[in-house]
Amino acid sequence: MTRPALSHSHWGAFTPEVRDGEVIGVTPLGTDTDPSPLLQNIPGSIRHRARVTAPSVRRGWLRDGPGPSTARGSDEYVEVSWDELTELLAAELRRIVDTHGNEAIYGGSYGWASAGRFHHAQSQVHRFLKLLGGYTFSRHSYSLGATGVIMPHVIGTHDGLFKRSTSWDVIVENTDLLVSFGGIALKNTGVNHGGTTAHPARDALNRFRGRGGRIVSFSPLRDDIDGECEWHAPVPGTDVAVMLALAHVLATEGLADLTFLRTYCAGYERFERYLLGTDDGVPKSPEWAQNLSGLDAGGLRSLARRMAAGRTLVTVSWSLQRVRHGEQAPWMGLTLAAMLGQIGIPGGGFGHGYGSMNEPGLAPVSCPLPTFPQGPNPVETFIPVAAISELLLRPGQTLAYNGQTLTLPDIRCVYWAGGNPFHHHQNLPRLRRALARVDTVVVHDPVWTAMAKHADIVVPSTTSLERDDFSGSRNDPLLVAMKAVAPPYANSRDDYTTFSALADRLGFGAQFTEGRTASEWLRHIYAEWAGALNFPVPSFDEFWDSGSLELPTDPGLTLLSDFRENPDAHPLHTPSGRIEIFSETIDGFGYADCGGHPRWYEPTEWLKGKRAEHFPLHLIANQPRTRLHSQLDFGRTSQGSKVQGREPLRMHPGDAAARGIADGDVVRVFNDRGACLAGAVLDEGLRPRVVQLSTGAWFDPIDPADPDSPCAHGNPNVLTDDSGTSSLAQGCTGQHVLVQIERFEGTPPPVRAHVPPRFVPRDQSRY
Ligand SMILES: Nc1nc2c(c(=O)[nH]1)N[C@H]1C(S)=C(S)[C@@H](COP(=O)(O)OP(=O)(O)OC[C@H]3O[C@@H](n4cnc5c(=O)[nH]c(N)nc54)[C@H](O)[C@@H]3O)O[C@H]1N2
Ligand SMILES: Nc1nc2c(c(=O)[nH]1)N[C@H]1C(S)=C(S)[C@@H](COP(=O)(O)OP(=O)(O)OC[C@H]3O[C@@H](n4cnc5c(=O)[nH]c(N)nc54)[C@H](O)[C@@H]3O)O[C@H]1N2
Ligand SMILES: [Mo]
Repeated sequence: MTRPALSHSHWGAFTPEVRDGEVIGVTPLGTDTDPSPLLQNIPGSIRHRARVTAPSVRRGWLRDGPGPSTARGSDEYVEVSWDELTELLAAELRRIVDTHGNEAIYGGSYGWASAGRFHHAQSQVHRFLKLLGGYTFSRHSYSLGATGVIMPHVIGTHDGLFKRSTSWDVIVENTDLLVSFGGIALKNTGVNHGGTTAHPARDALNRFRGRGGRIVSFSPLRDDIDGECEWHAPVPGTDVAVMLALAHVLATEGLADLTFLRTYCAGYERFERYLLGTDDGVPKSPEWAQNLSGLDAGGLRSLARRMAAGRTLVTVSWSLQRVRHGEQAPWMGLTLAAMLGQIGIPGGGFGHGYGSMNEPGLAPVSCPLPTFPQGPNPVETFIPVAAISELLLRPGQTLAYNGQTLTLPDIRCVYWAGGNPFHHHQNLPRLRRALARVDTVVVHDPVWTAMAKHADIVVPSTTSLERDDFSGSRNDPLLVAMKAVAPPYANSRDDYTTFSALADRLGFGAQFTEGRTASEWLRHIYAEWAGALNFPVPSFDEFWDSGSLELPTDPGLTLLSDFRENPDAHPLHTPSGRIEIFSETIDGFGYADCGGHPRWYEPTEWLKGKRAEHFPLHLIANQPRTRLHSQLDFGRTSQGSKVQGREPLRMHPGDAAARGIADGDVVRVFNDRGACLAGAVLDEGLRPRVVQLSTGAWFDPIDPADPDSPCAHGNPNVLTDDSGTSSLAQGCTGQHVLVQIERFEGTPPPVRAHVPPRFVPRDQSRY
């Protein structure tokens, strides 16, 4: 037994119990009143069979050299020494830079990696590639692809919406009616990027109810609100129509706050013409919305009146913008809140992401966080992050994005550290074809994800349990010392050590390391940070010994209260300084799929469209309750939810009965893009014709050599469409997809997702 030390993860702080280099138990931080069940995925993870044990090179790449290959995903591997890996990888990077230029390296490398300010894989890979001379990078996130572009245009910020959101305490004390589009899913508040030491959302909702507050949830899933609420289950993808209907009632019944709209907003009149149907002859009334959403018009009318009668907070989950035309839901939610005139007043107004991440509603830290410096990227070429397949498949072609026309560069090398595209990207058959086109795929990961199994060079990384680091995140008061609890597993290395050796070999070792070891960097980052603060903090050693450090926070915030108090002194960073209900800028782009004001666009994947004649069920591919993305899918909590080893798919008993499906059956989920198996779970808490299969089951092609192979395990991204939200943001649209489902007959294929690939001895690798 080693001494217990505090550690941290994106889903909470904990004390691990360690035996023989393995975590055998975890105890959540004592002060966390609602710890995440995801912590129980950690025991057994250090020495899990899925770990990458040594530097590995794909057999065909070693034999034939760099070049396009359809063998990615089905080839064998050869174990090499660290020296050989460094040699091979450095030579290949040099070749690419010399013959094709730095732009030919895609280093967007999206993904969450692990908590920790220094060993954060994204920070490491980006610093390395910048010093190499730069790389084609990515903008925005899969989380907030649409929001990240639309909200700066209409409210002048996007992350300010979350970082400085109205706090839970203010909601508990002031809000009468919480109208949430997409619910407030407590399964998601377990998580926060970079770590989180308190989970107050459940308690806040209970206290809110205790004070008499009412929750109205619009969501296809009942359990997007934990406990009592008024549940409305619209046809998925019709929330904007529902919001428009509520707005229509406000406008036509004299309930809209015209003074607020005149003082704090720009362009309401233009929007109102659309709302009332002045030009198109279609009033966006509750009756109009009933036809689209399936929700009763009378119910919407009375809800709109209730919203105007008290202190109302309108919240929109992030999931609503992870669909085609995803720009519209947050924009329209904000517009609806603006019409109520309560933005900037305690407990009223707008919120985005309550129930999406732990962060909204938590007090922001009122000082900067310690940071590992990355430096500038000499290359300016980028893609909106979810355009990865587009980038690899269409070199030289153009892509519309936020008023620009991007020309896609010719990528020769894809470099990934700290993310899993086979988790996050859509239409995996298309992604597999895209990855086959490049010369070299490099992946750093502690485990054999499907992305690692598609790589030419696989670099075994440590996990955060195997290295010293410290964490910190912007809406959590604690910096946590994350002390290594085990030595690096097998022949794995910290990404920092790997990059230091590579940089050395490439001639910029001194610039990359600045002469510091990893532990010297921890001290350096801390000291630089501490020296710039305007209040005293303990020395690094004192912090390290005590295990954590509490930072000051700004509690009791109301979103945009300063703007409300004085819009001239605190203008928004928009062209008008106001909330842009009509944006001249966006209108000027002339896009057919995103115009100057929020509006209803017919979705591509929805139950009332043509596609639904062939694929009549609406699949919600939401975040998993039992893990963070694909991370620790082999862990106890995640495995505990599987059905016959497959990812649970929830469906309404009526839809199951119509297909002869019983609870616990293996089912085949398919459409014209692909198919996967899953395990049926029957649940009345879903709107009929809606099914739910969370993301994160590791992609497990039944025939790895076939790019169109079905997945045996239940990864919904074999089914999802790889198209952007619109020409404006080109964000991820993975949340919704139409499918058909049938009972799987016969013996289902084994699940091999967590089994490493086959290896051949070095001397056989020439053949
Ligand atoms: N259909 C559909 N798809 C979606 C979504 C959806 O709603 N629907 N949601 C999207 C969203 S919001 C997101 S954020 C993405 C998430 O997508 P990702 O962030 O790519 O998913 P993760 O599974 O967190 O991938 C992190 C990877 O980093 C590795 N890792 C951990 N620590 C280290 C380290 O120290 N070093 C290295 N080198 N690697 C490390 C892990 O093993 C794992 O493979 O998925 C998106 N995909
Ligand atoms: N446990 C866990 N928590 C997580 C994560 C995780 O992987 N696991 N990932 C984290 C990350 S990176 C992110 S970005 C956030 C994402 O936060 P979100 O995107 O908000 O989370 P989701 O779970 O994908 O979706 C929330 C709910 O929206 C509902 N919904 C889907 N479509 C519609 C619709 O058309 N209309 C309405 N009204 N509701 C709809 C679904 O029922 C779904 O459960 O979650 C974070 N939290
Ligand atoms: Mo995300």
